[in-house]
Amino acid sequence: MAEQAPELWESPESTTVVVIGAGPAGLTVANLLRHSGIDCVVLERRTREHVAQRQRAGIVEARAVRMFDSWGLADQVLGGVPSDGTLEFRVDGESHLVSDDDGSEGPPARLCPQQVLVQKLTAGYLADGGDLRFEAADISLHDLTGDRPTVRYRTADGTLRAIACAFVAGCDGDRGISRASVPDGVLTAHAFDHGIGWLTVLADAPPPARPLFAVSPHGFAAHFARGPHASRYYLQCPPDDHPGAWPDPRVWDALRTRLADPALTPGPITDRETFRLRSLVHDPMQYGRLFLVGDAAHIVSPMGGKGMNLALHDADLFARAVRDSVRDHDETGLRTYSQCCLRRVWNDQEFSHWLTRTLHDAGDDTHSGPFHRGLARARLDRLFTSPTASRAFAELMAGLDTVPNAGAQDGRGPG
Ligand code: RFL
Repeated sequence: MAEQAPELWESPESTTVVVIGAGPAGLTVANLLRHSGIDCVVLERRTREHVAQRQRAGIVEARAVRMFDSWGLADQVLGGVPSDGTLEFRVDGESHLVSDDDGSEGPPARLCPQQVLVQKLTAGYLADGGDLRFEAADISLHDLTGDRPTVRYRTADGTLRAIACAFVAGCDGDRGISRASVPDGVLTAHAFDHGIGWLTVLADAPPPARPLFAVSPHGFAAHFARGPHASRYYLQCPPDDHPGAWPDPRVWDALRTRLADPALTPGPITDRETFRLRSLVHDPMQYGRLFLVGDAAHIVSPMGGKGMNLALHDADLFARAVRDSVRDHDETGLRTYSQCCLRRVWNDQEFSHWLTRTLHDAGDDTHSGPFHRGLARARLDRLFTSPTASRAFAELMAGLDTVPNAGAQDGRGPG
């Protein structure tokens, strides 16, 4: 057998934190560390153009807006417009407005598309002199349980590089290398498949006045703004449906029927995909000096808009923990990182699961049966008529901290 040539690694560079992945989680970690004067290197396997165009979430919840505000970064990184504080639920064509403003002090949620947040976080970090390396291939993590882990990768021109660091932030999403580098048996995966499919469509079509969720016997549908001239739509579909089964006329017909809006204005469809609603939590979110942040640790069904916001919450806690460790030799934040993150993760999973069940079961009794349809309708009725129920809903939408010592309201501020 031919002998393989030994790979030639350049002698390792050194930094405090290597961040793997330049999505919302990684870029937020990088900006907060940079703001704290802590050096880090971000490695992203895709190009800057690719990362900047990935369209998914559309709302930065109030808690996350206040988190950026508390770091003095809100103006720099948040685009879009403030939410007007109302959501519309249309049930069999009848409209119900529900507030997502829980009455607490501070700026409200922002309608800020994920790609706008990513573009602004990237620009802010680079303008501040941050080290962000795109097209970093074949990343591998070494000595994660030692004092000084090393991250190896290959540059676009084929050079092999190594970076020694104190911490690795695994921010590379559900299919990244970070979580895959943890030995079997260390993390427990709690997975749930909702048994529901969604078709999601992006179109250059007028956005709704406010986020719109529609319950109908034909299945769930939703319509959200993605900037001033674009919309994202969701349509419940069979779990293994294919986007090819949804040509333009079928999409617009189904939306008009389920949104009970025969005059809905269509527009060119720019993206169309189907996926299964699923939820996943990995516990713990840490292995040695590797800390999992965002989708690398957990996936939430998109209902309720929590996935990106949880990523921002993890990033905040991780950056504070590293800052406290480096600046004050206080390891409390690092030690409790996983526990504090998971408390919010489960809280948001519960909210997302509740909303997913309610809005699907209330319309389509072929899925869960008439009994669950009755339960879901009762939950909606309570939401529309009880101020207490609507206040609890608003608090969950805003994502405000009910957990002591778990984020921007820990009384210490970011400084
Ligand atoms: P991301 O955004 O997946 O970023 C991970 C980054 O890591 C890079 N990467 C690697 N880099 C180096 N080496 C490797 N081996 C790598 N492997 C991957 C990737 O290229 C990428 O740049 O994870 P992050 O930062 O944790 O952010 C999470 C959010 O993106 C995610 O939770 C949300 O998009 C979820 N989500 C929504 N969240 C909300 O809060 N509100 C919403 O309305 C909302 N809508 C959605 C969504 C997710 C959707 N998809 C993916 C099903 C709508 C959809 C359609």
